[in-house]
Amino acid sequence: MTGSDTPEAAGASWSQSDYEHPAAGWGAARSVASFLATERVLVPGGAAMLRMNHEDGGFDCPGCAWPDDLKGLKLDLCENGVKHVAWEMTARRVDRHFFARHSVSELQTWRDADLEAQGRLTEPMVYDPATDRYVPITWAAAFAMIGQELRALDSPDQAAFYTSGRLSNEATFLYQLMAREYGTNNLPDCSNMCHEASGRALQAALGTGKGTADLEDWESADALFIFGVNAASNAPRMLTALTKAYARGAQVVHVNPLVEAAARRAIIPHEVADMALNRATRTSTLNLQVRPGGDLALLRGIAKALLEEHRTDAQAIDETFLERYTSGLDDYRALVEATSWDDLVTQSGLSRTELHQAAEIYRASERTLMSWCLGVTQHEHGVDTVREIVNVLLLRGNLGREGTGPSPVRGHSNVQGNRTCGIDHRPSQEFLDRLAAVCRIDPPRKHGLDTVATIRAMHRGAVKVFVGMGGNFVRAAPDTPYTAVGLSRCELTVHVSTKLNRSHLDHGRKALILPCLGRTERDPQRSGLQSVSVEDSMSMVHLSRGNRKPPSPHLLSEPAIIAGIARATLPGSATPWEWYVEDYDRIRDVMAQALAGFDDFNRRVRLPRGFRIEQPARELVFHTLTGRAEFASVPLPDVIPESGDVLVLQTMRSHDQWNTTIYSDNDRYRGVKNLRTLILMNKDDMAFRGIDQGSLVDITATAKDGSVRELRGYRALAYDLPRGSAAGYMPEMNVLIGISDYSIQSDQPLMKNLRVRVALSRNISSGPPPRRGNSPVK
Ligand SMILES: Nc1nc2c(c(=O)[nH]1)N[C@H]1C(S)=C(S)[C@@H](COP(=O)(O)OP(=O)(O)OC[C@H]3O[C@@H](n4cnc5c(=O)[nH]c(N)nc54)[C@H](O)[C@@H]3O)O[C@H]1N2
Ligand SMILES: Nc1nc2c(c(=O)[nH]1)N[C@H]1C(S)=C(S)[C@@H](COP(=O)(O)OP(=O)(O)OC[C@H]3O[C@@H](n4cnc5c(=O)[nH]c(N)nc54)[C@H](O)[C@@H]3O)O[C@H]1N2
Ligand SMILES: [Mo]
Repeated sequence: MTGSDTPEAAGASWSQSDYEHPAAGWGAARSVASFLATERVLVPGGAAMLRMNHEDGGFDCPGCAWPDDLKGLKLDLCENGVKHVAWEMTARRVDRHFFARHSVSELQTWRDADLEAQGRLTEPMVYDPATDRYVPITWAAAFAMIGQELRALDSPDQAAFYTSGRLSNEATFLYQLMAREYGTNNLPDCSNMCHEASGRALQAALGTGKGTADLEDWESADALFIFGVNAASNAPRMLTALTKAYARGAQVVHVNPLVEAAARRAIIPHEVADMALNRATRTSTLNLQVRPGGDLALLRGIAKALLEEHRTDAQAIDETFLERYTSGLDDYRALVEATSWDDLVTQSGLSRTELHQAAEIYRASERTLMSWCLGVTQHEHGVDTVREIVNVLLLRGNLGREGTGPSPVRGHSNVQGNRTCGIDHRPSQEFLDRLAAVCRIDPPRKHGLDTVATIRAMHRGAVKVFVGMGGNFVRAAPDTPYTAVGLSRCELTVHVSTKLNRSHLDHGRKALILPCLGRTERDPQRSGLQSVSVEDSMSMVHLSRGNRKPPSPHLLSEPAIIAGIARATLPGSATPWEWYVEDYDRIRDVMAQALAGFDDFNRRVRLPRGFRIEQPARELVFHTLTGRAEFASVPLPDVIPESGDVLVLQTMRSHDQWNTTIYSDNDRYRGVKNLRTLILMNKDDMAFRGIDQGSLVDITATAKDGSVRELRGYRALAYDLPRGSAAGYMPEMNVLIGISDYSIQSDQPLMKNLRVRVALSRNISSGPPPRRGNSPVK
């Protein structure tokens, strides 16, 4: 073990080189084999994979939220999905003996990866301050402790109930019901850091918080614009859609400061012949390396070109569609005309030729789909940028038709379902009215706290009990030390988890770790084996049934844990908590009444591919103020830092990581080995600062509130990204994000938009010389 987060401390030597191979393909296959071996799940892992994502009784991949293959039964395996399943299935265990051997203070010095590598949690544990250790506790005593603390609070708003995006629809529904029956809308979730901006923008523009496109649309579009996603690592099954698009002659435009692996070429693992012949397909027809936050300017450039052409070509925009379905075009047109090409070029970081190229691809396409992920949302102007995506789609009527529409790529496998089923700190009155009528409760009406507001409230003592339903709050959230202090000021912290993580160690005065079943595991209840449901990025809801033996006989399912907490907290509750848990069909029956779009839930969820939640905007029905799709007219934001020596730093994932879970210190597609404490920089920005390839540097971030944070001894590596921008990894770099660094549009932390200065490291020798092959990437 090592007490440092620097892999170099463990003695491994790092390297960086060009990645020459196609995405997925044999590199992925080899990586899967070695990962299964490390987790010691080679044989059972293989068998379990075959049941994954099957329409026929298998479990939904707990990895990303990309939908299943249209043919359902055809197995759409991806490297990172397999790794994620294997991570859950590991043969290793963290039991009471482990906790007896290691104090919390000692565990705090371990690397995050080493904490999770210990394996699955096996029984409920409670913090014992006398010995500074977690010790076993019975489920009954744990529930009683939570109930007692929650009942002792002056107000239900002194508690916060966090959700990470794994939680099934059924558990989600019970969880929000418990929080609201108890009396609070304090339901912070990972979405507050992820796609909050998308939800708000789409709601305002189209009257729905979700995308309208589905997988069929991906398969029939003749132009795809993909903004700000590293698909080969984070939504690998998108590669299938991209190779197919390229093969049918569609245009595939990638917009990203980095040319990521999915913007080059790929081999899809289930295309056996391609694998055998090592035959790669291209996955891009145009790559546009925007400056950070420059997407809005690019989109406006497309709009400007179209509106200019419209003077001579009536077909450049879809007048009939605009007339019939939209509102606000005149203002938007005036705004676009008033924006100069010079400003669009400067703010996008692209040449005028590139802007016209993009516009021409868009104009020539009959069916265009636009997709995006965190590169768009985790910015100050995330909401405005998503609205500009919709503006541009509307101009040519790319909505409500096959092959068209907005298509955000969600993160966690059920993060979209969490929102649908009620995890929302700003619930609508209609939602609450229906919940009140169906569940006979009196839910609070005032908005609750989101993630950032919860952390601030913990600091000032306004939130005293924190319940984390999955996730790793202290590592995922911004301003790590500040968040850790917030948690430590709580009277009680409770984490429902599958593995040990840092959030268990930065605990409140009292603290519980409650271990739960994973998605791959059998969940027997009184009426028999249970299934849960999840919703993917494209609004398809389907069943998931675990088939593995649980890692310990002492685990409870998430619905059972929620019911246990609810019963102890609300002794007089008329909600039949235990009865729901006996048979999840009963939860689905009440959800069918309480949630819009869930009619006949139990029958429809058992259809071969499940069902698609109704999307009114897809049918050109808009639940907006005007009943039409709304254009947004916002002035072009200035995304360039005032001072020339400031870089815009984005924090992203490596290929070998799942959010706060780090599988290895490699980032295969970016050619990096054995190094996470790095910052990728443009070579001219390095030269300007006198920084050589591989030198140790200090990174200083200035937050919105003027406070300064620093990371020292990171290695600067040259990378092909725009001047003025830089990139490094979450969650290590979360220490650089101030608690005040969030967007005023979405309240999302600015995880892709930190203002930093980088200089050669002070007081640190430059460490071991780099290995051979440390050539900077062009
Ligand atoms: N294997 C794996 N899969 C995952 C996850 C994981 O950690 N591992 N996480 C899941 C979750 S919760 C989520 S939300 C998704 C995240 O999926 P991604 O959005 O791919 O996540 P990041 O790694 O943060 O990568 C952000 C991308 O946006 C680009 N970018 C940064 N700034 C800008 C900008 O200003 N404009 C544009 N156009 N692009 C920009 C970056 O270069 C990078 O390619 O993946 C999900 N799937
Ligand atoms: N700087 C920076 N920070 C970021 C981001 C970024 O791009 N940059 N991205 C943000 C985004 S998009 C997201 S979504 C958040 C993610 O934030 P979280 O969702 O809070 O974090 P995860 O790393 O996904 O959570 C991992 C933990 O979940 C638990 N777990 C795994 N499976 C299960 C399960 O089935 N049930 C339960 N109960 N627990 C389980 C395990 O104990 C594991 O340790 O991070 C955000 N933080
Ligand atoms: Mo996410």
